[in-house]
Amino acid sequence: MTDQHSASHSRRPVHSPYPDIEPYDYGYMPTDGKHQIYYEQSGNPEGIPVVVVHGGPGGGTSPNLRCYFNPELYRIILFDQRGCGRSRPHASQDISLEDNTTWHLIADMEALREKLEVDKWVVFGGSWGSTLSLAYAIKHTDRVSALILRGIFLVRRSELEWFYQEGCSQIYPDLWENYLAPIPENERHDLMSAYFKRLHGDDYAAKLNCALAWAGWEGNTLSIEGPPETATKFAEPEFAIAFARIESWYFHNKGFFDSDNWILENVHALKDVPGWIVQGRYDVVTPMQTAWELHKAWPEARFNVVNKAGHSSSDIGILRALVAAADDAAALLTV
Ligand code: STX
Repeated sequence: MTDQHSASHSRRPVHSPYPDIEPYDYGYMPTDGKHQIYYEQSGNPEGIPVVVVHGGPGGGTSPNLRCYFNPELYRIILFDQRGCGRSRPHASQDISLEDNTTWHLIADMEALREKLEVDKWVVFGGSWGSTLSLAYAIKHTDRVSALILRGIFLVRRSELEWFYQEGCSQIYPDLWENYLAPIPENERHDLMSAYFKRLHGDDYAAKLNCALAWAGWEGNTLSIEGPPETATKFAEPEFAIAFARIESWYFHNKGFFDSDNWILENVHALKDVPGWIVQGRYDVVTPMQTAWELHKAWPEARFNVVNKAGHSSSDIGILRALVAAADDAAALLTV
């Protein structure tokens, strides 16, 4: 097999992830409110800036997200969105989420960009990270050198209903029973509201029980490989509570968008931004319908459907497509 990264990394298969790397810089960025935003930089300080926008919302960043990018070409910037990961205060604590909205996160990204003295950056995001990346790029188009998106999610009612009420339940009826378990039968006609009430109530035992069921449903349906065989972060109480509280808060508030189709209605702003859309055919968390609609509304973006993949950014076909997209973007931006 040929290895297009062989100049710098010997004997790696094409488009496998780059080796693990440690940040050369990290810290906390204060906001004007209570939040301290964790950020870190790795790779080449003089390289092409890329900001990685994690999923959930509330999922936090992870070190493997550094490995989609050639560290000799990219300055890789990761951050944890308000209330999750290493950002403080953590939403597993009893904090108000009133100041945690899509528009606050977009403002945080702008503040971080300015703090790090970045003029333009590549914006890379999957799932909720694709939502936030698109909304950021629509608002701050002139700050975006390229967009690389995976597992397209637009927080529309139909998408939420599919995953949290009826649809994905038919693909995973076994795991669905665990998701239903914390909610009494007479409230199951509106599971998102039933969860919201408990995740934002003050009965800690009910909150934890709901958080583990909510996070487990997502953690176990992400990959084409099926549920992971060993325990993951989705089963950790702190992670699960913050993740479930933040997700249910954003979904209860319709992503804080003015209309259900706000992103598709505004995506024309991106026609001159180089774009890559990567979507797993068998993504059951954010089904391909949404990516297809985005592709139709934004035909200039390269559209790559990975047939043997689900939602997870570590499903092998998705991972390779994302590494390829980041390599292509670097080539495009270097000429
Ligand atoms: N949430 C989809 C999403 O953004 C409905 C997402 N799913 N899993 C994740 O994010 C992580 C793996 C990042 C936690």
